[in-house]
Amino acid sequence: MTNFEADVVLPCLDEAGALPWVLERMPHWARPIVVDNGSADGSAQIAASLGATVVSEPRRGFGAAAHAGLLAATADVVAFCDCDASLDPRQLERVVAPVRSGAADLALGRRRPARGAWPAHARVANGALAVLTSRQAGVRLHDLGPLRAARRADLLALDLRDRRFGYPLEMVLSAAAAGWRITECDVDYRPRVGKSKVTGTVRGTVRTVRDMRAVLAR
Ligand SMILES: Nc1nc2c(ncn2[C@@H]2O[C@H](COP(=O)(O)OP(=O)(O)OP(=O)(O)O)[C@@H](O)[C@H]2O)c(=O)[nH]1
Ligand SMILES: [Mg+2]
Repeated sequence: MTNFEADVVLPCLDEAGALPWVLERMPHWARPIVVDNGSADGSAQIAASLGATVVSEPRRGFGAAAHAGLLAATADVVAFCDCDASLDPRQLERVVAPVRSGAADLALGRRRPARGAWPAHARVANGALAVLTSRQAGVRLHDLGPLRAARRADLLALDLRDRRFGYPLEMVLSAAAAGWRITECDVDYRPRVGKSKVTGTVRGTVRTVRDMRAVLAR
């Protein structure tokens, strides 16, 4: 059996068009775990045919998928990445390296968007949430980006509860409360492939902000 140096959790909902690009760019040291949430476009089959480990999570929700991926992971270091081709898996090393070296306990990719990659409403909402989070966490963060890495055992010990779009934020707040060293590193952010689902629409952003504010209020 190959000893992968990191497992990469990829929450997936109808990303058939993006999966080939994403999985082809996976570094050789990373094992992709695609967590399918009932995709209707054959995403699970495509991911499996491209060599990814596929986990089916019947419970809907971004957090439910992300957490199922974490539970399925076995490597010491676990990374998270979207599988809509907005983030380049070739840049995973940027978040995995500081965790593997012990320089950080949680490494967050700070998205540096290409033109047209990040709608203004999503960017503003994310920036505002990052300010609130920074205040609560006591560490200056610029983004609540989905590309990130930490040690698996540490993540499990956080005992994260959110199963919706508050999951990534709960991870940051719980990590800060536990005294983790959190670091940010720049990553490219490109226009996604396929239909926008979460923050690409105003409705999706409102829903995400609602979920995240609920976590902040806890
Ligand atoms: N398993 C699972 N994955 C999801 C769910 N919602 C979104 N995803 C995936 O989570 C990742 C992030 O979702 P996106 O739709 O890219 O959200 P976003 O980046 O905020 O906004 P857009 O890219 O504009 O849609 C993608 O890989 C999606 O396929 C869900 O309910 N379950
Ligand atoms: Mg996206």
